[in-house]
Amino acid sequence: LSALPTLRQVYASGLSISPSPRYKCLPKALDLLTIWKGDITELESDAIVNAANKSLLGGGGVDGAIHRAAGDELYEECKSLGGANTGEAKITRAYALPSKHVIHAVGPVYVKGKEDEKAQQLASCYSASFALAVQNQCKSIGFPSISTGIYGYPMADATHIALDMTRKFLEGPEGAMMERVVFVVFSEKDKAVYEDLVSVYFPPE
Ligand code: AR6
Repeated sequence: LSALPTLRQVYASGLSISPSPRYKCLPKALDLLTIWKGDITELESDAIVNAANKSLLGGGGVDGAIHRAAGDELYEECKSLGGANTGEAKITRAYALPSKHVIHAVGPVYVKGKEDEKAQQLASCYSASFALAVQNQCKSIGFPSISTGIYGYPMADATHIALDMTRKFLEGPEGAMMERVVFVVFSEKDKAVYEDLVSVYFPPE
């Protein structure tokens, strides 16, 4: 994690930003946030979040990658969880992964015409994941872009929710314990979306 540049370092290196009328700078966020293009199974963090389904028993996408890299013991522990509803999250150990815990969050399947309900469910994935991180003393956490793959959530809309919920958490009483939050993106295109929107929620000083 220490090898990944923080938002402050990225701003200092001249990332072009659209100024934010909405939020004031949250200085500590500049030192703990990172947008990183890579494979979340390679992240060494107290917790990584998995974009799971309601069974919590694995699947394709990032879920498949996490289960493959963690090994069969993760599947065995997941069997004991009894699934989860959309918007909920459950935590396990991370076994062969370099991280310590996996937080399995169930994102919504995107359905046009139900934007508000889906947005609330996706927001709930982030708040539930942060709550579990706090309960389990996880001071660093990596998120994939939940629901934006197989579940079809529009990338920009999902990114607004991820950043907004992260801002809310970091501003709240429990945010003080968090030391690193990494948004793990899987393509240059997705990275550009995060880099474009991050300054709305986390403007520089
Ligand atoms: N590291 C980081 N991000 C990744 C990785 C990876 N190794 N692999 C994919 N992504 P998705 P969803 C990105 O489809 O939309 C599964 O079958 C990907 O580019 O993994 O929430 C589950 O079991 C995208 O931006 O999750 C569920 O049934 C993001 O991760 C269903 O898919 C999420 O894509 C969940 O769908």
